[in-house]
Formats: sequence, C-alpha cells, structure tokens
Amino acid sequence: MNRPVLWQFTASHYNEKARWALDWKGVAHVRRSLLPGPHALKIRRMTGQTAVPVLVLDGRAIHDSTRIIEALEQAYPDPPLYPREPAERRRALDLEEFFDVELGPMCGDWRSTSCCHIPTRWSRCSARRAAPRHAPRGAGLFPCCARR
Ligand SMILES: N[C@@H](CCC(=O)N[C@@H](CS)C(=O)NCC(=O)O)C(=O)O
Repeated sequence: MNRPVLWQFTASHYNEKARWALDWKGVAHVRRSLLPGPHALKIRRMTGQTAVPVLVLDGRAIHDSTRIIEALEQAYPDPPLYPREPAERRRALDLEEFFDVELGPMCGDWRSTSCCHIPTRWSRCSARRAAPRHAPRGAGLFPCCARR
C-alpha cells in the first residue's frame, strides 16, 4: 500500500484532529499543506467539495475528519481511537460531534476575527509550510487583513 497522503491546512483544528489520529496510530504518511483559497481547485477535483483535511488512503480520497478517523480505525485497528465498549464508544462519538459541530466553528470564527487585527498574521499562519512559491501571495489573498 502507498503511504497515505494528508491534504491539509497547517493552522486548523479539524486538520490537527486528523494529524493526531494518524500520529496516535503510528501511521507513516505524507502531509501536503495547501494555501487557503487556491486549495479549493485541487480539493474539489479530488472530493467534489472544498474542505480539508482530506486523506488519500489506498487510492481513495476521504474528506471530513470524522470519516477519516472511521477509515483509519478500519485500516489500522490497533491502537484503537474509540473505546470498544458500546456505551463508552457512543459517548466518545457524541463528544466528537459536539466539539466538531458546536465548538469547532466558534474556534474558526475566533481565529479569523483575532487575526484580522494583525495584517500578516493570518496569511503567515495559513501559508506556513504551504508551497513556498505561494507564501508571499498570502497577504494579497486576504484583504480583510489590512490594518485599520
Ligand atoms: N467537518 C469538517 C470540517 C472541515 C473544515 O471546516 N475545514 C476548513 C478548515 S478548518 C476548510 O477546509 N475550509 C475551507 C473550505 O471549506 O473551503 C471536518 O471535520 O473535517
């Protein structure tokens, strides 16, 4: 099997969740960082939508951190990420859903608004480890970052 490839943003909690899962399971993989904005072209071609993380596992492009973890649990059962006992497993899945749906979007909003006060922070943190040729363009892509 080829090494799984994680298409990601470096600064994103959903992407961090996928990275944690891969690391917890000790799965050797390749990380490919994308610049927010231009990322959409590539990711849409791969998955029909634009959000990352996307994991290419055994030739299949899987999007959504929860679905990525499900696929990893099947492909690499040990060590498990979810409890085996059904009630505990249900509780873990409910907690995951809560953090993804309720808390996750608020963290994203907070990051965007706090970065808007500092002209280059957003572009720097988004472009970090994206293809170096894209990094200088980051600030131009986010006009909301201009100092007021
Ligand atoms: N439910 C998804 C949410 C992923 C998500 O919102 N990703 C954001 C980055 S934090 C994204 O890629 N946004 C850009 C886009 O949707 O085009 C997951 O758990 O993976």
